[in-house]
Amino acid sequence: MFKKIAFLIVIATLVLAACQPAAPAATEPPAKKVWTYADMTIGFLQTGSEGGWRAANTASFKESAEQLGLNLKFYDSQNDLAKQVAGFQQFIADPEVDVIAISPLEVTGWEQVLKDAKAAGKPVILSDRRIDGNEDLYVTFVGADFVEEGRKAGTEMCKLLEGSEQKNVWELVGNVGSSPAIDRGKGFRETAEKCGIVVTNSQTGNWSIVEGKQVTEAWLKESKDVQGIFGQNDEMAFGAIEALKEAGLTPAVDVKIISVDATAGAFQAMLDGTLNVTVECNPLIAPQVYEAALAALNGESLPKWIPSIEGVFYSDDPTLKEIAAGRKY
Ligand code: GYE
Repeated sequence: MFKKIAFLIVIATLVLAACQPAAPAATEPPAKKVWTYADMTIGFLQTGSEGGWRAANTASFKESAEQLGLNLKFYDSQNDLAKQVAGFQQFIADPEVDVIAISPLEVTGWEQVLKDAKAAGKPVILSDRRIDGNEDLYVTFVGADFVEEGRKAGTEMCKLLEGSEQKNVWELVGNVGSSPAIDRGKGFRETAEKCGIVVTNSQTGNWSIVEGKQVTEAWLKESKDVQGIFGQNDEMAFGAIEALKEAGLTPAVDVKIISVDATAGAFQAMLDGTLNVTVECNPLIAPQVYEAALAALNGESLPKWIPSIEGVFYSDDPTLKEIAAGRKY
């Protein structure tokens, strides 16, 4: 009898167990998405199209996006800060955009949109130009050390004006409020003042040949007591060269000229003997921006600054022609 009851209990237990809903299998957290360039859409806010450097920079973004097979949404801010902020908000709201890159027109005014981008889970990469503060609101800055570019230009101007009785220098400045304009000016004074250079005129030429020429013409009407001109980019220096010629002065001889960017036009001016030195600022940084964007989407940690590699080039370099022939921009 006892055996029969025990047997029935065992059967009943087995039946009950079988009827119990299966314990849910330990749920694997969903596999973490590994982003590739093919499934990445990046919204890029360019400053505008203000010259040779910018054209090379824009081409770098469009060409390397194609080569890498990523989806690029390109926004031209037409050098208008309000348009650039509106474009930023557009990319935050755009469900297709995974990550945002921007070349900020000015160093301030970004806190709110950066916060909105963070709230929307969209990483932000600064390209070419930095902003003030807010480091916790963007992933990294890919670009040059503009202060160092200015220092290099100051050091070279000291060499060019060595032994010169007067060392009055005029400075053509980039768009007001932008990091290259602020930092190049700061770096230039840091080294130039060490050899007694005095910046006797400084004004924005908005990165353009036309304005660079107009500003220089106005100064030349006031005085011709100038021994050097520092153009914060090639285009403004080209404008100054034209103005000097029309004023009967010999550029790079009577007045030493240094520019920043090292675009093809600067090499031609050095080969023509109208420009003494150009400090390179590398525009071909898009691959580094895309690499950082992909790393950010994959949750990799990145340094706050990814510097670009740059040099200095001289009109009296015997290999200048070969160097110029090998340049990509
Ligand atoms: O030097 C100038 C351009 O942001 C570094 O912008 C860039 C600067 C460059 O307009 O030519």
